Amino acid sequence: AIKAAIFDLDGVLVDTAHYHYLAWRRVAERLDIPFTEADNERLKGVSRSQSLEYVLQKGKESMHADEKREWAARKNAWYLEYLSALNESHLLPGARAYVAWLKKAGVRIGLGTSSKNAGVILERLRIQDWFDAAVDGSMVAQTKPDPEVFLKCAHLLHVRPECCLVLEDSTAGIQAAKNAGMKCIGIGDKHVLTEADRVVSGLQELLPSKEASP
Ligand code: B16
Ligand code: MG
Repeated sequence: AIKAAIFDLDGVLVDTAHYHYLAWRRVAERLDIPFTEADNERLKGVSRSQSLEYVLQKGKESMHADEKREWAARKNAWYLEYLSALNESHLLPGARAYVAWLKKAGVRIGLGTSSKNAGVILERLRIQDWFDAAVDGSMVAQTKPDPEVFLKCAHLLHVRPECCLVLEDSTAGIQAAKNAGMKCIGIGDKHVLTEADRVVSGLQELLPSKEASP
Protein backbone atom coordinates (compact mmCIF):
# COMPACT_ATOMS: atom_id res chain seq x y z
CA ALA A 1 0.00 0.00 0.00
CA ILE A 2 1.08 3.60 -0.62
CA LYS A 3 2.19 5.30 2.62
CA ALA A 4 3.89 8.37 1.15
CA ALA A 5 3.52 10.58 -1.91
CA ILE A 6 6.66 12.41 -3.05
CA PHE A 7 6.02 15.42 -5.26
CA ASP A 8 8.35 16.94 -7.78
CA LEU A 9 8.05 20.73 -7.67
CA ASP A 10 8.63 22.40 -11.06
CA GLY A 11 5.96 21.24 -13.50
CA VAL A 12 3.96 19.23 -10.94
CA LEU A 13 2.91 21.58 -8.14
CA VAL A 14 3.75 24.85 -9.84
CA ASP A 15 4.03 26.08 -13.37
CA THR A 16 7.71 27.08 -13.25
CA ALA A 17 8.81 24.64 -15.98
CA HIS A 18 7.92 27.30 -18.53
CA TYR A 19 10.20 29.86 -16.82
CA HIS A 20 13.10 27.38 -16.89
CA TYR A 21 12.43 26.97 -20.61
CA LEU A 22 12.43 30.73 -21.24
CA ALA A 23 15.68 31.20 -19.32
CA TRP A 24 17.50 28.32 -21.07
CA ARG A 25 16.27 29.51 -24.45
CA ARG A 26 17.73 32.91 -23.66
CA VAL A 27 21.09 31.31 -22.79
CA ALA A 28 21.06 29.25 -26.00
CA GLU A 29 20.17 32.30 -28.12
CA ARG A 30 23.09 34.30 -26.70
CA LEU A 31 25.43 31.38 -27.42
CA ASP A 32 23.97 30.89 -30.91
CA ILE A 33 22.89 27.34 -30.10
CA PRO A 34 19.56 26.05 -31.44
CA PHE A 35 17.14 25.13 -28.65
CA THR A 36 13.80 23.41 -29.20
CA GLU A 37 10.92 22.24 -27.01
CA ALA A 38 12.34 18.71 -27.35
CA ASP A 39 15.69 19.91 -25.98
CA ASN A 40 13.83 21.50 -23.11
CA GLU A 41 12.12 18.18 -22.33
CA ARG A 42 15.59 16.68 -21.76
CA LEU A 43 16.46 19.39 -19.22
CA LYS A 44 13.37 18.90 -17.07
CA GLY A 45 14.30 17.51 -13.66
CA VAL A 46 18.02 17.83 -14.43
CA SER A 47 20.28 20.07 -12.32
CA ARG A 48 21.35 23.51 -13.51
CA SER A 49 24.97 22.51 -14.15
CA GLN A 50 24.01 19.33 -16.02
CA SER A 51 21.48 21.29 -18.06
CA LEU A 52 24.18 23.74 -19.13
CA GLU A 53 26.40 20.80 -20.14
CA TYR A 54 23.58 19.54 -22.35
CA VAL A 55 23.11 22.92 -24.04
CA LEU A 56 26.87 23.30 -24.63
CA GLN A 57 27.14 19.78 -26.01
CA LYS A 58 24.31 20.50 -28.41
CA GLY A 59 26.19 23.55 -29.70
CA LYS A 60 29.51 21.64 -29.69
CA GLU A 61 30.76 24.48 -27.54
CA SER A 62 33.62 24.04 -25.09
CA MET A 63 33.98 26.38 -22.13
CA HIS A 64 36.19 26.88 -19.10
CA ALA A 65 34.77 26.15 -15.66
CA ASP A 66 34.67 29.88 -14.77
CA GLU A 67 32.72 30.72 -17.88
CA LYS A 68 30.31 27.84 -17.18
CA ARG A 69 29.70 29.21 -13.71
CA GLU A 70 28.93 32.62 -15.22
CA TRP A 71 26.40 31.23 -17.69
CA ALA A 72 24.74 29.12 -14.99
CA ALA A 73 24.50 32.22 -12.79
CA ARG A 74 23.12 34.28 -15.68
CA LYS A 75 20.47 31.61 -16.38
CA ASN A 76 19.48 31.64 -12.73
CA ALA A 77 19.28 35.42 -12.60
CA TRP A 78 16.92 35.38 -15.59
CA TYR A 79 14.91 32.55 -14.05
CA LEU A 80 14.59 34.48 -10.77
CA GLU A 81 13.48 37.51 -12.76
CA TYR A 82 10.60 35.42 -14.17
CA LEU A 83 9.90 34.06 -10.68
CA SER A 84 9.50 37.51 -9.19
CA ALA A 85 5.82 37.54 -10.19
CA LEU A 86 5.15 34.12 -8.63
CA ASN A 87 2.29 33.77 -6.16
CA GLU A 88 -0.37 31.30 -4.97
CA SER A 89 -2.25 31.60 -8.27
CA HIS A 90 0.61 29.72 -9.96
CA LEU A 91 -0.12 26.49 -8.08
CA LEU A 92 -1.20 23.97 -10.71
CA PRO A 93 -4.86 22.82 -10.84
CA GLY A 94 -5.67 20.09 -8.34
CA ALA A 95 -2.43 20.46 -6.35
CA ARG A 96 -3.96 21.86 -3.17
CA ALA A 97 -6.99 19.55 -3.22
CA TYR A 98 -4.99 16.40 -4.02
CA VAL A 99 -2.44 16.99 -1.26
CA ALA A 100 -5.24 17.73 1.22
CA TRP A 101 -7.01 14.52 0.24
CA LEU A 102 -3.84 12.42 0.61
CA LYS A 103 -3.15 13.93 4.04
CA LYS A 104 -6.68 13.12 5.16
CA ALA A 105 -6.13 9.53 4.01
CA GLY A 106 -3.02 9.38 6.25
CA VAL A 107 -0.49 9.46 3.41
CA ARG A 108 2.76 11.26 4.28
CA ILE A 109 3.78 14.08 1.93
CA GLY A 110 7.30 14.61 0.61
CA LEU A 111 9.04 16.96 -1.80
CA GLY A 112 11.75 15.66 -4.15
CA THR A 113 13.06 18.41 -6.40
CA SER A 114 16.32 19.06 -8.27
CA SER A 115 15.88 22.78 -7.79
CA LYS A 116 18.12 24.90 -5.61
CA ASN A 117 15.43 27.58 -5.72
CA ALA A 118 12.84 25.41 -3.98
CA GLY A 119 12.95 27.44 -0.74
CA VAL A 120 11.99 30.66 -2.52
CA ILE A 121 9.24 28.96 -4.51
CA LEU A 122 7.63 27.25 -1.48
CA GLU A 123 7.70 30.53 0.38
CA ARG A 124 6.10 32.45 -2.49
CA LEU A 125 3.36 29.83 -2.79
CA ARG A 126 2.99 29.62 1.01
CA ILE A 127 3.06 25.83 0.91
CA GLN A 128 6.09 25.08 3.15
CA ASP A 129 3.86 23.41 5.72
CA TRP A 130 2.45 20.89 3.25
CA PHE A 131 5.50 18.64 3.55
CA ASP A 132 6.53 16.10 6.19
CA ALA A 133 9.97 16.05 4.52
CA ALA A 134 11.54 18.09 1.72
CA VAL A 135 14.69 17.30 -0.27
CA ASP A 136 15.99 19.77 -2.86
CA GLY A 137 18.93 20.17 -5.23
CA SER A 138 21.17 21.58 -2.51
CA MET A 139 20.87 18.36 -0.47
CA VAL A 140 21.98 15.78 -3.06
CA ALA A 141 25.18 14.93 -4.92
CA GLN A 142 23.54 13.29 -7.95
CA THR A 143 20.82 14.70 -10.16
CA LYS A 144 17.76 12.81 -11.51
CA PRO A 145 17.67 10.15 -13.11
CA ASP A 146 19.79 9.11 -10.11
CA PRO A 147 17.37 8.01 -7.36
CA GLU A 148 19.20 9.88 -4.57
CA VAL A 149 16.67 12.71 -4.11
CA PHE A 150 13.71 10.32 -3.75
CA LEU A 151 15.55 7.77 -1.58
CA LYS A 152 16.66 10.54 0.75
CA CYS A 153 13.10 11.83 1.00
CA ALA A 154 11.70 8.33 1.69
CA HIS A 155 14.31 7.90 4.40
CA LEU A 156 13.30 11.19 6.05
CA LEU A 157 9.65 10.16 5.82
CA HIS A 158 10.45 6.76 7.41
CA VAL A 159 8.68 5.01 4.53
CA ARG A 160 10.15 2.15 2.48
CA PRO A 161 10.69 3.01 -1.23
CA GLU A 162 8.18 0.40 -2.43
CA CYS A 163 5.49 2.17 -0.38
CA CYS A 164 6.19 5.54 -2.01
CA LEU A 165 4.37 7.09 -4.97
CA VAL A 166 6.23 9.74 -6.97
CA LEU A 167 4.45 12.46 -8.98
CA GLU A 168 6.73 13.67 -11.79
CA ASP A 169 6.55 15.67 -15.03
CA SER A 170 10.00 14.81 -16.41
CA THR A 171 11.52 11.77 -18.08
CA ALA A 172 14.63 12.07 -15.87
CA GLY A 173 12.43 12.22 -12.76
CA ILE A 174 10.34 9.21 -13.74
CA GLN A 175 13.54 7.24 -14.31
CA ALA A 176 14.78 8.41 -10.89
CA ALA A 177 11.59 7.14 -9.25
CA LYS A 178 11.80 3.78 -11.00
CA ASN A 179 15.51 3.55 -10.10
CA ALA A 180 14.46 4.10 -6.48
CA GLY A 181 11.99 1.20 -6.70
CA MET A 182 8.97 3.49 -6.33
CA LYS A 183 5.63 3.74 -8.10
CA CYS A 184 5.39 6.74 -10.39
CA ILE A 185 2.58 8.75 -11.94
CA GLY A 186 3.65 10.95 -14.83
CA ILE A 187 2.05 14.38 -15.18
CA GLY A 188 1.93 15.39 -18.82
CA ASP A 189 1.85 13.71 -22.21
CA LYS A 190 1.60 9.89 -22.20
CA HIS A 191 3.45 9.71 -25.51
CA VAL A 192 6.43 11.45 -23.89
CA LEU A 193 6.35 9.98 -20.35
CA THR A 194 6.32 6.36 -21.48
CA GLU A 195 8.21 4.95 -18.48
CA ALA A 196 5.66 6.00 -15.84
CA ASP A 197 3.26 3.43 -14.33
CA ARG A 198 0.42 5.72 -15.33
CA VAL A 199 0.15 9.16 -16.91
CA VAL A 200 -2.43 11.89 -16.23
CA SER A 201 -2.57 15.38 -17.67
CA GLY A 202 -2.73 17.04 -14.24
CA LEU A 203 -3.19 16.37 -10.52
CA GLN A 204 -6.89 17.26 -10.78
CA GLU A 205 -7.41 13.94 -12.55
CA LEU A 206 -6.32 12.12 -9.38
CA LEU A 207 -9.01 13.64 -7.17
CA PRO A 208 -11.37 11.25 -5.33
CA SER A 209 -14.40 11.94 -7.52
CA LYS A 210 -12.63 9.93 -10.18
CA GLU A 211 -10.45 7.68 -8.01
CA ALA A 212 -11.29 5.31 -5.16
CA SER A 213 -8.01 5.30 -3.19
CA PRO A 214 -4.46 6.73 -3.38
P1 B16 B 1 17.46 25.26 -10.31
P2 B16 B 1 12.16 19.74 -10.42
C1 B16 B 1 14.12 20.97 -11.70
O1 B16 B 1 13.11 21.00 -10.76
C2 B16 B 1 13.65 21.52 -13.03
O2 B16 B 1 12.71 20.64 -13.63
C3 B16 B 1 14.82 21.64 -13.97
O3 B16 B 1 14.40 22.15 -15.21
C4 B16 B 1 15.87 22.55 -13.32
O4 B16 B 1 17.00 22.68 -14.17
C5 B16 B 1 16.29 21.94 -11.99
O5 B16 B 1 15.15 21.81 -11.17
C6 B16 B 1 17.30 22.79 -11.26
O6 B16 B 1 16.69 23.97 -10.88
O7 B16 B 1 18.21 25.87 -11.46
O8 B16 B 1 16.31 26.07 -9.81
O9 B16 B 1 18.37 24.79 -9.21
O10 B16 B 1 11.37 19.51 -11.67
O11 B16 B 1 13.08 18.61 -10.02
O12 B16 B 1 11.32 20.26 -9.27
MG1 MG C 1 9.67 18.75 -12.72
